[in-house]
Amino acid sequence: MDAARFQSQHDSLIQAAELALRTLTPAADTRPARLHAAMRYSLEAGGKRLRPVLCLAAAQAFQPAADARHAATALECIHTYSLIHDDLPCMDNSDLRRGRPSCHKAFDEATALLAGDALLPLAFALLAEGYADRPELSRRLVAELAHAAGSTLLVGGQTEDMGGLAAGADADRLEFILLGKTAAMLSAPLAMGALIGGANAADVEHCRLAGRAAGIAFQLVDDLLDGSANAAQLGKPVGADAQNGKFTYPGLHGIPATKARIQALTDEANAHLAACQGDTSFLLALITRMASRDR
Ligand code: GRG
Repeated sequence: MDAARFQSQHDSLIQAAELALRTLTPAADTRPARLHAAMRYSLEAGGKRLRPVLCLAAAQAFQPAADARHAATALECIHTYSLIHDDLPCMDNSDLRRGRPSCHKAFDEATALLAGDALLPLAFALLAEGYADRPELSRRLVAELAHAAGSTLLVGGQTEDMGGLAAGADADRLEFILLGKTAAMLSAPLAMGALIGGANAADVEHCRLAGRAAGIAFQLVDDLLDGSANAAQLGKPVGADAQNGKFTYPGLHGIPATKARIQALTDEANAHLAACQGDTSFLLALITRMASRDR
């Protein structure tokens, strides 16, 4: 896919994701207004919208019989909740997120905690209500997202990550963290999009595995950027990993091995996408670009 076509498709998917976020989540002045203002503050703070874009694009790759926007919004709600909670003093203690003060800095700790809490059930309400006329699809989307965001993946990965380097530098623990903390929430959008697109079971699985490989690669790129980018470029503090004793792939295996793994994972993701029966050309281009991003 040529660069201009990719860019225009990417821009229109981001616009669709942003519009869905604004229209499908409660307005900032909904009572209690401080809570809803905090939710909207973090949802609207920008970000790459990668998870909703992957979900919308995966649905479009097949023959969608349902609207992917509710699922795309649900994914961004979970992602945003996890960022709000991750920034709290009891976790990563970060003052900056998406180029702005983190939620607990712009509001206060209790409000940030509650804003994250509220985004979590909102995600499942979107899946229950948005696909009410397709109960089996709704059930499968709920199961996908609950699994990805649950105790064995997103929350489990965060849990194992919390001790940092001090908790032990074994490669198996690092893989568990990568799969849970990052890859699960990049694999779920592709699987959910494929389900909405009506893909067959084999293609849903190809999409899930493509997302998993691309998700691990995404984290490795993130780790390399943390060591090389500047804060304005990333919208969050940099050099934080080394400073905070974070347990990372480049820290354990070195930079050349990290770059080689990013390439191998990107090839693996693209092979899964190429094996699908749908038109995965946009997803292929996006995943290839994710591996060479600079923010
Ligand atoms: C608190 C349950 C819980 C989980 C937190 C999201 C997370 C897990 C931690 C944040 C730190 C981190 C490096 C997570 C890995 C996933 C990741 C790279 C998140 C950032 O995603 P981007 O770059 O963010 O897509 P934007 O802001 O662009 O949406």
